[in-house]
Amino acid sequence: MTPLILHKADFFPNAAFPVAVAGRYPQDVFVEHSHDFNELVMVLRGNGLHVLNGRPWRITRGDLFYIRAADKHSYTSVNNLVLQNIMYCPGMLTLSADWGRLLPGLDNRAYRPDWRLTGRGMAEARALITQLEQETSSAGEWGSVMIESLFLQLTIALYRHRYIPAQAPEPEERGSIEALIAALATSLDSGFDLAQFCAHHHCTERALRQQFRQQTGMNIPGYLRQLRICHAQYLLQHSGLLISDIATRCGFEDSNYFSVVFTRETGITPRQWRQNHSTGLPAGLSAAP
Ligand code: RM4
Ligand code: NI
Repeated sequence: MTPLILHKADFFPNAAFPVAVAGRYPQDVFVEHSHDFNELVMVLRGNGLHVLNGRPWRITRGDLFYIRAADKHSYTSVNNLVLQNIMYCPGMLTLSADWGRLLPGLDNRAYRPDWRLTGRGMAEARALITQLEQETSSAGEWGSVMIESLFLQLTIALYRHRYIPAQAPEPEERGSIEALIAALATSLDSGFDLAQFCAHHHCTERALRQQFRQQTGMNIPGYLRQLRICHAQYLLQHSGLLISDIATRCGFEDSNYFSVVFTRETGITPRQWRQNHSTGLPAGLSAAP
């Protein structure tokens, strides 16, 4: 199968501009591809399975990905998934700014592609994206510079409002879905107590559950299970850990039950997943020269 490469000419309304924005309301299933441009992906609603360079991520509201042109990614299952794509050509950025810090992965060093945004960050980003939409669809004087400066503001807003779960939540984030998702992400290997979370955040379980379902299209235990399965897939592929150890690290006390759930969710057993995705070497070992 020839790899699919998406071209700027097909996705940028104006090739003279360094940036283009595209809302995906919704994003459909999309085959594996790379691009001749870089891409930021902001998840606004719903959920889906995003596979980035072979690694599956269950994505939902507030997730943010920094994708480089040559990265391979696909959306293999979607459920009312709403995305905002911001596409840009690194070689066309002319303003002097520390782009390397603002755009993880730009300098091609190892980086973290996945981030989370606070609610405030999403709101600020969306306001800037609306302005970008206007500028990129008209060919006004100073268009390119205006677009690049809006893009710069956008990257700063995204940088400032990344969710750092270790921090105490800002008052406006207390009891929010963003705070909940951050808490779930740190509960992969242990139980998660929603009642305790709600008591701590002074919110009601019912309202939070309802809001979570509306915004993500999932229920809380279902999402947590998906996060655990994705983490297990990562560990199966990139570590030499025993399957029973992986089960424990993914919050399953019983490794048989883990295998049942894994197989039900992915269609194959953990062992088969490991075989199919084997990188050839257990983690920590390097190839002989
Ligand atoms: C597609 C999908 C791809 C993106 C293109 C521009 O709908 O979101 O990931 O590269 O749009
Ligand atoms: Ni893409």
